[in-house]
Amino acid sequence: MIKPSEFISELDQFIDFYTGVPDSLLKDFCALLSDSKSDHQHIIAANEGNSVALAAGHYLGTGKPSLVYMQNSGLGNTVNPLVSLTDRDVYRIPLLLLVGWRGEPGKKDEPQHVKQGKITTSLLECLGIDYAVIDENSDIKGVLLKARSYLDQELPFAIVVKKGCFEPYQLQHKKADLSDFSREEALDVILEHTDDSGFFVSTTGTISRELFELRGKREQGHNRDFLIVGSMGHTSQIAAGVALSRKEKRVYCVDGDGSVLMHMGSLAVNASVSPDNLVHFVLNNGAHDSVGGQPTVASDLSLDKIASSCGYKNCFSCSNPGELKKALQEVAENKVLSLIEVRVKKGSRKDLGRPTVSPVECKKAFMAELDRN
Ligand SMILES: Cc1ncc(C[n+]2csc(CCOP(=O)(O)OP(=O)(O)O)c2C)c(N)n1
Repeated sequence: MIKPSEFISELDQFIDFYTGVPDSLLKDFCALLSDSKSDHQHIIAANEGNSVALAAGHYLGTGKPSLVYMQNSGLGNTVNPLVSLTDRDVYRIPLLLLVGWRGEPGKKDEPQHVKQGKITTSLLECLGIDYAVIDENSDIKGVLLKARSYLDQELPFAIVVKKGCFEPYQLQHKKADLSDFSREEALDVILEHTDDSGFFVSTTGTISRELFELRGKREQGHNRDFLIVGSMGHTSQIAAGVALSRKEKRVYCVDGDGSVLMHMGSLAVNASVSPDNLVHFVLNNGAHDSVGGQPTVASDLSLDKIASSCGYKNCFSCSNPGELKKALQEVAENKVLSLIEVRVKKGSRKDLGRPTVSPVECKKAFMAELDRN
């Protein structure tokens, strides 16, 4: 296995700026970056395209290439800046991509990773980016030597990382929890105090897994929940699409802070159309909890104030069950576009399961339920 510390010290010889969005396959590498680099040497970006842009800016300022890391799910977010900014036929800005290979063909993975896994290398080929695939036994020095030969010619190079490459490394400098309230407890309060005839749209990662388990525990069935498994950052726009087209239904969007940050412009657009049947929850733990707990910048934000200045009509920030119940009572009585930020702690149950319904089954059941009453 590759030691994250050895890999980073090899990289440090020609890279002085690291940026990206965390990934579960890269979590040990990301954790060591978070622990060992200053805020200016390592930036966790809002989305992967932003990372490419930050790397481009760093190159303009220093003449030095950066490392941009991501899960292969994030490659789509990078396509525009890779082809219209850093490409050899545009500004010719070198950068080294480190891409976690979820859904590698032949390996079992979640449904949302299968297609992305299949097209990862061909997508890089299509973008004109040469790459090396590494596993736990790869000769890292050799791969980085090859990468440098590309960077020296102002060209990009990608390292595609197979599962199980890195030795475990535990994040040391975790930011303090935002409250004692757990995400699962918050979801339970939300389910208890929202309209039973309402519909939920929940974001990718642990939030949807917890919602699925809580529905089972509460014997409520799963037909009212659209559990998003990929498309990070698009949750509230999916929910807005449902809310605008089914004005008679109450729609509850359950988002994460990493997800909201990824495409934050959605808040302003939601407010501009202002579906009064939409309640937007953001379970803010200040972290990308589902992929290793790396920090987001949301712990220092007032998401209620941001939503309010975008034009959401009713906004709350809560950090305990009492405050959440009070906010839920107000949104139940007042049908206007609302946002409830719930500041929660990081972490989830070790024995948390995964939805047992396929994405297509989930979609069909949700649509049928919307039509039922
Ligand atoms: C475009 C894209 N980039 C990265 C990922 C990997 N990923 C899955 S869940 C997650 C963290 C989500 O954080 P947040 O919304 O705050 O929810 P939490 O996990 O903290 O509950 C990340 C980065 C992804 N699925 N898609």
